[in-house]
Amino acid sequence: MLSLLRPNSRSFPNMVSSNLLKSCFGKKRSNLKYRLRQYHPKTHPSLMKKNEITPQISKNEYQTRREQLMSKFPNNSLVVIPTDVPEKDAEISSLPTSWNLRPNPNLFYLTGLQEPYSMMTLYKNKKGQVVFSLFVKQRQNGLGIEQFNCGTTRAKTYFGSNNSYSVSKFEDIVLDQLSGIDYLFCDINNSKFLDLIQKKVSIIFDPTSQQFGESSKSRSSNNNTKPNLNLYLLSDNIEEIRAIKSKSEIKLLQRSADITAEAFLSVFRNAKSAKWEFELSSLFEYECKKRGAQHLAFPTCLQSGYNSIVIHYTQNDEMINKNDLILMDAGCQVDGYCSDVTRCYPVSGKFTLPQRKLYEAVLRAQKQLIKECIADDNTSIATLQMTSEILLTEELLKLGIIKAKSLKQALTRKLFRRFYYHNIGHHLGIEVHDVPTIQDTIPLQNGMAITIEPGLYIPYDYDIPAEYRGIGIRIEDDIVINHRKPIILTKNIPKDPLEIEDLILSGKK
Ligand SMILES: [Mn+2]
Repeated sequence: MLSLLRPNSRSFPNMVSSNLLKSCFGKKRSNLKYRLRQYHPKTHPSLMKKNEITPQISKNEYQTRREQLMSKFPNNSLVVIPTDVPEKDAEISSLPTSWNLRPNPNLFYLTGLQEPYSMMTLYKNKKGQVVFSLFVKQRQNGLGIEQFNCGTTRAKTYFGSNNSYSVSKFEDIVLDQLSGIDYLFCDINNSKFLDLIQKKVSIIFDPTSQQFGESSKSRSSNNNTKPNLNLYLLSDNIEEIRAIKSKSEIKLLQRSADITAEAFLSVFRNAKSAKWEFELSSLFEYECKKRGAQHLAFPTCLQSGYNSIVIHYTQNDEMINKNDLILMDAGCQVDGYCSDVTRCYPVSGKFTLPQRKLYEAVLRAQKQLIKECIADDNTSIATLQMTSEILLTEELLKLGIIKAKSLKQALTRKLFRRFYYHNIGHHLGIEVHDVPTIQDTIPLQNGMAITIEPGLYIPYDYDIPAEYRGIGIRIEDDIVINHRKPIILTKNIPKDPLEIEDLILSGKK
């Protein structure tokens, strides 16, 4: 955290390097007008082509996404994405200079804009034409610029909106539009916005309804003078589009996975020399960010020894013992797309026998589950969940960790639940748990990206063979679905025990 200093004239020349002066006042100065809070083809020509709004994603692709969404809705519909930024910021820090915000994922998906405070509407008029409006923070000019905000001009010229307004006009303009429309599709991450629109209209909200046939105006009016308006969740309609990744999105997911892979390899090579959990988690972050990842996808879980049986452990503050197995769940976000990987490895470079037996049990199940990731009407995350429960139950029986007369009896009694109590996987994309409201029962389709992450976590219970107590294993890869063979985006991160041992032994002491 830093606060701004105004250097006095005597110290100024010594404090600023000549390279910085050159980049501010030399030939690069002409790029200043293109500088955004994100990449632009003029300021980052090595990373972007001319027709792209964000790396890999063209202006046309963003336009197609908006058209695809609006084609689902009847005429005279309004889509609103109000971003509830300030309150969320407050949870992160009370100091505005430390805000490192990510955009609303739906807004980012539809526009490519990566600025906090931005909002948007899409209006499909009575003739079926779509009007795209962006609400952004004004661009500041001159000395003391706080951020390279997009501003209303660039909202049109660069992001292609039909209308652009200062974000301060958002409430007035949207409230004005509400009384004339039939259907409202809203990203309801902003409860204040919902309260606000209810001053103008009476909301009829039926989250289970997917039928847009009945106009709100045909419903009988309530007692007061406000018109009724049908509100639908935008998430129900946009997430099924977002769940199917385009070729460019798959390239971005692969890049994110590749950076995560290199970071994992570096962590493996340095595992032997690490004394503390945080040494390895911060090494992971450094290795991702130095390769261009803007964020971690989520806080790294670096779990040594008995910490490995804790779900979502992110303290990373314990000393590592020499025979510890480490469970590391980590990933990064590059140009808007996430990776999410888990590997387990012995810091000594050698699995103990019980660690290895448990590891191989989970690995067998994970490999089998990945084989079943095929676009097929009978396969879904829900069916993979059932398969994972069967496979892990078989393994637990073989290891003698659970006891039952038969596999069937063990499954009926759900004996696996003590050791495996999370989902087999989730969609992956702009968010690490992407399209969070989509049903797990939807069949796997060509272009979906999911994780496969079975795990076993053995508690310190007296009825369990002592050698397995306190070992937690999870193995997670990122998979793209098609009709033939699953594409494993994270295949470059070793998971066979011998390969992992070799890598660790080859590393620094
Ligand atoms: Mn995951």
